[in-house]
Amino acid sequence: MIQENEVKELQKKAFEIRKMTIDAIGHLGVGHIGGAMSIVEVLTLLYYRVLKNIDPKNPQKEGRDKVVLSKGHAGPALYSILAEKGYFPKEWLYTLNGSDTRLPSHCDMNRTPGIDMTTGSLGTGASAAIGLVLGNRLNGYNDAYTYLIIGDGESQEGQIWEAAMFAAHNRLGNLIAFTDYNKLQIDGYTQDIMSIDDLNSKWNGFGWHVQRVDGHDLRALDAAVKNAQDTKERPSMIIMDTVKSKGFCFGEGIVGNHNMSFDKAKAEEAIKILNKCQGE
Ligand SMILES: Cc1ncc(C[n+]2csc(CCOP(=O)(O)OP(=O)(O)O)c2C)c(N)n1
Repeated sequence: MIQENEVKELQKKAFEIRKMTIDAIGHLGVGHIGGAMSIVEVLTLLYYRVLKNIDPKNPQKEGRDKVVLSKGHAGPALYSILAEKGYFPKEWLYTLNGSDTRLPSHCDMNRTPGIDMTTGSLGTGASAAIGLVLGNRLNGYNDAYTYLIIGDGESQEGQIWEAAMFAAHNRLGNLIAFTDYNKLQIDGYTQDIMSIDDLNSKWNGFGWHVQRVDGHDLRALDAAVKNAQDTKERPSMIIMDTVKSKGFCFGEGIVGNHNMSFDKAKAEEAIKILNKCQGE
C-alpha cells in the first residue's frame, strides 16, 4: 500500500505539473487546458510510481511500460511530466504548438521524446494500445504493461468498443485503461451530447475488470492500479471521476473549458490562486 509520505510527494509533483501546464498554455495564449488538468494525477502516478523500465535518457528502451494518451489533445499535461522527468529540456514547453516545435498540440511519437503513440484522432489510441500489448507479447515482454487513457466524450467512438471486445477476447491482462470521466466534451456535457451511462456496466459487459475511483485521489488510483495489475487474464478499466480544468480556476465549472484562450498574466494569476489553495 502506498505510504502517506509517498502520497504527499506525488501530490507535490501533481501540483508542479499543473503549474507548468498552465504556464505553458498561457505562454502560447490558447490550448486544451480542461482535459489536460483533469488527468494530472493519473499521469503523475504513472510516471512517478507505476511505470517500470522507463529511462528518460533512452525513451525507446526495449520492454518498457508504455502510455497511450488516446485523448491526444491533452498532450500539454503529458509534456509537463516528460519535461519534469528529463526526457527533454523544460524550455521546450514554451515552444508548445509553435512552428517547428517538438511539442505539437496533439501527441506525436515521431516528434517528442517519451511519447509512445501518436494520437489525436479520437478512438484510435485504444486500438494502438492493443497493438503495443500484442507486440510485447510476441517479443516475450510478458511483464510489460501498456496504460491507456481515453476521454468520456471519446468513448462515444465506435472504435473504442471494437477495441474493448478484442482486448477481452484476447485476454489482454497487460492492458490497463483509464477513462477520464470529467463529464464534459468539446461541445458540452457528455450526458447531453450522447450519454455513455452506465459506463461501469458497459465495460463489464465487454468482459473487462472494472473499477471506479476519484481520479484526483492518488491513494485510490494507486490501489486501483495494483488491483488491475493483479488481474491477469482480463484487461482492466479504471473509470476516474474527474473535474475538467481541475486547478485552473478560470476554467473549472465552465462548459467551454475545452480549449481556452488566456494570456501570461491570466496564467500567473491562476498559478497564484493555485498556490494559495495549496497553502504556499
Ligand atoms: C475522430 C475525432 N473526432 C473529433 C475530434 C475533435 N475533438 C477533439 S477533443 C474532442 C472532445 C473529446 O472529449 P473528451 O474525450 O471527453 O475529452 P476531454 O473532455 O477529456 O478533453 C473532440 C470532439 C477528434 N479529435 N477526433
